[in-house]
Amino acid sequence: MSKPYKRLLLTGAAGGLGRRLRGRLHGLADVVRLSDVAEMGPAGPGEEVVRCDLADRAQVLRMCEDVDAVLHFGGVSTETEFAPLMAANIQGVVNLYEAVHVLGVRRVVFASSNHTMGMYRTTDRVDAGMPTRPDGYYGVSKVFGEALSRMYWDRFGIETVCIRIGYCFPEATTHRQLATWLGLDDLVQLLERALLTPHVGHVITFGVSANPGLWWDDHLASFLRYQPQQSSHALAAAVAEGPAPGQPADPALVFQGGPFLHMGPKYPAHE
Ligand code: NAI
Ligand code: 15L
Repeated sequence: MSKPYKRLLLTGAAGGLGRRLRGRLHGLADVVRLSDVAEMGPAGPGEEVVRCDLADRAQVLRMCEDVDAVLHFGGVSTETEFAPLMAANIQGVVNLYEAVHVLGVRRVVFASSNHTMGMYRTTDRVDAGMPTRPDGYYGVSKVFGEALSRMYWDRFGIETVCIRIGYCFPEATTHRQLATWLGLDDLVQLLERALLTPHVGHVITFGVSANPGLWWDDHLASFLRYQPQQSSHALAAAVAEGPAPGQPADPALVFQGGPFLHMGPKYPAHE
């Protein structure tokens, strides 16, 4: 039976999510091209492995050759100094969109982050139409990727589904992680919807499971028909008693960005 895509590119394939997604994408494409700056091991059946530094324009162009769609999970995935974010997440995403534009790739799925709106409070309900409120350089780098992909849709018709992923790890240990948790099966479903739904244009959706006490309202992306089947409810017993989100004490409990509020820019803006 023919598959929806001939060749799908997964960047960030050596990372936590990349390794968990590897093997879950074969129904979508004849060939899954795995890429990362780090070692990924040998290619298995239906796989290609391409080492690439996203900050290197020529390497990125080669990485994207003969690809039909991109799942862009590569890059720096946490708050840190600006320079590495600049290289991987800002220059890297510019290189990626230049390459897909030149090569005629029509659709990208961009792993954005909840940290694009980490300065909303845990008592706020946020939707994708509200202004971004990043909580640090990392969140700003993801806002940049969302804005760049919007420009490539408006000017050049390259479609992008931006997924503001919450917390996609097997276990949850904090109340915040229970609110923001995304199960792997739900992520796979969301990637399928992002790749198979016709005419997505440019859209921002929230990568979160059907958890109790959700912070995010995904009605603006309802046409994707993502219907989460998992819930952090099953993980709640593992979370120690402690202050629930919203109890004002620590900025990490007040703002959706959580522990990232203790990281990132440290100097007053004006000294
Ligand atoms: P990760 O840090 O485990 O994996 C990221 C991968 O990107 C790594 O293998 C790394 O080698 C690669 N990378 C970094 N700089 C690179 C460069 N210059 N060139 C090529 N590859 C480079 O992160 P994880 O958890 O797998 O997340 C994947 C994506 O999803 C990231 O973009 C992250 O920002 C996003 N995301 C993940 C969340 C989660 O809960 N895991 C939550 C929100 C967003
Ligand atoms: C992210 O964007 C990170 O990539 C991930 O490692 C987690 O820190 C997650 O956000 C979170 O907010 O918990």
